[in-house]
Amino acid sequence: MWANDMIKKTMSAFLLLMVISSGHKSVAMPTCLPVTGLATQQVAGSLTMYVDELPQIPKVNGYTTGNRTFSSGRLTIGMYQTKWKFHRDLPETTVFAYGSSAATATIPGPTIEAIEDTPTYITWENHLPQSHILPWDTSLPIATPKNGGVPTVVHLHGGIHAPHSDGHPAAWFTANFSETGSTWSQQTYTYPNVHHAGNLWYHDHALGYTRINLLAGLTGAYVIRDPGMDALFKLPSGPEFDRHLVLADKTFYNDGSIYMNCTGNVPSIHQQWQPEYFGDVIIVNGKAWPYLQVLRRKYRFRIINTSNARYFRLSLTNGLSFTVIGADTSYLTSPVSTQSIILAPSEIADVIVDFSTTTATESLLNNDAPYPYPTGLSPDQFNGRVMKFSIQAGPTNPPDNSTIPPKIKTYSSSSTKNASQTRYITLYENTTATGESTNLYVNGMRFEDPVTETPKSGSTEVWEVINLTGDNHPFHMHLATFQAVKVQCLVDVNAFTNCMKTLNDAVACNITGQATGKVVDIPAYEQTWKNTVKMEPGCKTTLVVKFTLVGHADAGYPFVATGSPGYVYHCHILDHEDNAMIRPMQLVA
Ligand SMILES: *[C@@H]1O[C@H](CO)[C@@H](O)[C@H](O)[C@H]1NC(C)=O
Ligand SMILES: *[C@@H]1O[C@H](CO)[C@@H](O)[C@H](O)[C@H]1NC(C)=O
Ligand SMILES: *[C@@H]1O[C@H](CO)[C@@H](O)[C@H](O)[C@H]1NC(C)=O
Ligand SMILES: *[C@@H]1O[C@H](CO)[C@@H](O)[C@H](O)[C@H]1NC(C)=O
Ligand SMILES: *[C@@H]1O[C@H](CO)[C@@H](O)[C@H](O)[C@H]1NC(C)=O
Ligand SMILES: *[C@@H]1O[C@H](CO)[C@@H](O)[C@H](O)[C@H]1NC(C)=O
Ligand SMILES: *[C@@H]1O[C@H](CO)[C@@H](O)[C@H](O)[C@H]1NC(C)=O
Ligand SMILES: *[C@@H]1O[C@H](CO)[C@@H](O)[C@H](O)[C@H]1NC(C)=O
Ligand SMILES: CC(=O)N[C@H]1CO[C@H](CO)[C@@H](O)[C@@H]1O
Ligand SMILES: [Cu+2]
Repeated sequence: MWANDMIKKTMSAFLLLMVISSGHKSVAMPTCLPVTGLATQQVAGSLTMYVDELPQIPKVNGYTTGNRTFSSGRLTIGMYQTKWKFHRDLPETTVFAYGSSAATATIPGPTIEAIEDTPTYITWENHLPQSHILPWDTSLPIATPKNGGVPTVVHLHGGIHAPHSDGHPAAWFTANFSETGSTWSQQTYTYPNVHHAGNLWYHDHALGYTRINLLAGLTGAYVIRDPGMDALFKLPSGPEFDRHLVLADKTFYNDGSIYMNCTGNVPSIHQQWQPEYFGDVIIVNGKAWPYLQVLRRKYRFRIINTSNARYFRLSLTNGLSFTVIGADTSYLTSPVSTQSIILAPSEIADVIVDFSTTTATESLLNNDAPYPYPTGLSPDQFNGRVMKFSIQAGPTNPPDNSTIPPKIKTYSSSSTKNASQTRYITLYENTTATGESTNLYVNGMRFEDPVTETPKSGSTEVWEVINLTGDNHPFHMHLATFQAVKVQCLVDVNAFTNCMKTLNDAVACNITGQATGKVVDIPAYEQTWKNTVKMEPGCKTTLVVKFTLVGHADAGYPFVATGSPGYVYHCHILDHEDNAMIRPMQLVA
C-alpha cells in the first residue's frame, strides 16, 4: 500500500523550519510546503548511469601502526553539515557527514581500520546546525533538545563494548555537547575490538532520529583486521583489491536536495512518519550508480547495506558469481559460491568476485528485491541497477596471486543444548482499519516500558522470534552475536495473532503446536554468527544468542557489560526502529 505512494509521487515538498514559542520553551517543528519542480522519478531518470567512478572511501587508522599492545588508537570524528556531489549531473546536495572538518567530511564517513584486540578510542563530535535538513516527527518517542539543534549519538554496529560506549538512543548530544539525553555519560567511546576480525559499520542512533540522520548521510564502515589471518589467507588485499561497497538509496529533488515525505501515512496520529523509506536512486560509496574499472582478477568486496528499508538481492551479469567468505561480523566456515545475495538493511556480505572467469568487458551489479520485501513492488529500471564493473581487456600483470582458502574459520558451536533460557519475542504491527501502519512494537511493548530482557553476561540463550507482520524484518541486537538455526512457519497465523492480541503470551497461545508448518531454508551464506538476521513473516525463527566472545571460544567480556544504560535490540528497518520496534536489554551478572 505505502509502496504505491512511491509510484504516484508526482510533486515535491520542502521543509521549512518554524520555531513555535510557548512560554519560555521553544520547540522546533518541521513544516512542509509544496513546491513545483521536476517529479523525483524524473530526477532519477535524468541521471545517466555509470558515469561517476566508484570513490575510494578515505581510511583512518584506529590504532598506532606496528604496535598492537600499546596502541593509542585515539580518533576524533565530527559530524558536519556540508555539500556532497552524488552524481555528475545532479546539483550539490546538503548532507550531514562524518569527517574531521566540513571541507573533508565524506559520504560515507571515513573507514575506520582497527586491529583485533587493540582498542580504539573515538570522540564523536557534533558540529551540526540548529535545524535538521529532513522532516522529523515529534509524535514519536524522540530526543527533544530544549534549545534546538540536531541530536546525535553514534553506534558501532556489530561492536562488542561496554554499555556507555554503545550509543544508547537516549545518550544523544547536540553540538558542543551543549545538551545531552538522559543516559548520556561521556564524550569518548572505547571500542576494545575484542571481536574476531570482521566487518562492522557505524551510524547514528539518536532516539526518533535514526531514519533521518542516516538518510542525511551519517554512516561509515569499520573493519577489524587480524594481521595474522590476512597473511595466512592470501585473500585479495590492499586498497585496490579489497574494497567496501556501501549501499544506500535516496530520492532527490531537482535542486539536488534529499526528498523525504513530510506527511505521514496516518497524519492524524503521526504527522510525518511513514512506515518505509524507499529511494529511487541507488548510491554506492556516495555516488549514484557508479562504475569501477577492474582488472581481470579477484577482488574482495565488503558490501554493506545502509538503506533505511530497501532489501537488495544482488547479482552480476555476464555469468559472474559471488564467493561469499563472510557475513555481518564473522567469516563462514567455508566459502559459499552463489549467483545472488539478499541483503537486508544493515546486513553485510564479504565476497570475492573473480573477474577472470568471464571474457566480457563489463558486468552490471543489479538488484531485484521486491520492496517492501518480500511481497512489494519489483524494482524498476532505476532501483534495479546498482553499479557497473568495466573489466580491463587482457590478462592481469602482475598475475593475481591471491587465493580463496577452502576452510576459513570455525567459531563456537551454535548448539541450542547449553542455552540457559528460551525467550519468545513477537513482532507486531498496529494498523488502522484500512491497513495503514501506525506503529510497530516488539512484544506489544513500548521502548520506554520497563526492561524485560535481562540475559546473564557470559550465557547462551535461545530467542524464538515470531513475525506477525506482513514484512520481513532485519532483527538486530547490540552486543550479542547470534545465529539463526531454524525457521519454521506457523500453521494458523490468524488464530495465533488473535490469541496474542488478547494474551500476548506465545506459550499460552500454543507456539509449540503452531510452529510446525513450512520449514524455510537458511541460505548457506547466512549460516554463521551474525548481528542482523532476517525474520520471515508468519514464521518463528530460532536464534542461538551468545552473550560471549564467539571468536574466542565463548570467553566472557573483558569489560563490565552489566552497567548502565544497558543495550537495545531492534528492527533495522530504520523507519520501524523509530516507531518503535526497539526494546531495552540489560545484562546481569
Ligand atoms: C609499543 O609502545 C609502547 C609504548 O609506547 C612501548 O613501550 C613498546 O616498546 C612498544 N612495543 C613495540 C613492539 O614497538
Ligand atoms: C559550538 O562551539 C563553537 C566554537 O566555540 C561555536 O562557534 C558554535 O557556535 C557552538 N555551537 C553551538 C550550537 O553551541
Ligand atoms: C506523502 O505521503 C502522503 C501520505 O501517505 C501521500 O498522500 C502523499 O501523496 C505523499 N506525497 C508525495 C509527494 O509522495
Ligand atoms: C539494505 O538494508 C535495508 C534495511 O536496512 C533493507 O531494507 C534493504 O533491502 C537492504 N538492501 C540490500 C541491497 O541489502
Ligand atoms: C603477490 O604479488 C604481489 C605483487 O603483485 C606481491 O607483492 C606479493 O608479495 C605476492 N604475494 C604472494 C603471497 O606471493
Ligand atoms: C555444553 O556444556 C558442557 C559443560 O560445560 C560442555 O562440555 C559442552 O561442550 C557444551 N556443549 C555445547 C554444544 O556447547
Ligand atoms: C493502534 O493504533 C490505533 C489507531 O489506529 C490506536 O488507537 C491504538 O492505541 C494503537 N495500539 C497500540 C498498542 O499502539
Ligand atoms: C496447538 O496447535 C496444534 C497445531 O495447530 C494443535 O494440533 C494442538 O491441538 C494445539 N494445542 C492446543 C493446546 O491448543
Ligand atoms: C516476510 C514475511 O514472511 N512476513 C510475514 C510476517 O508475518 C505476516 C503475518 O503472519 C505474514 O503475512 C507476512 O508474510
Ligand atoms: Cu521492521
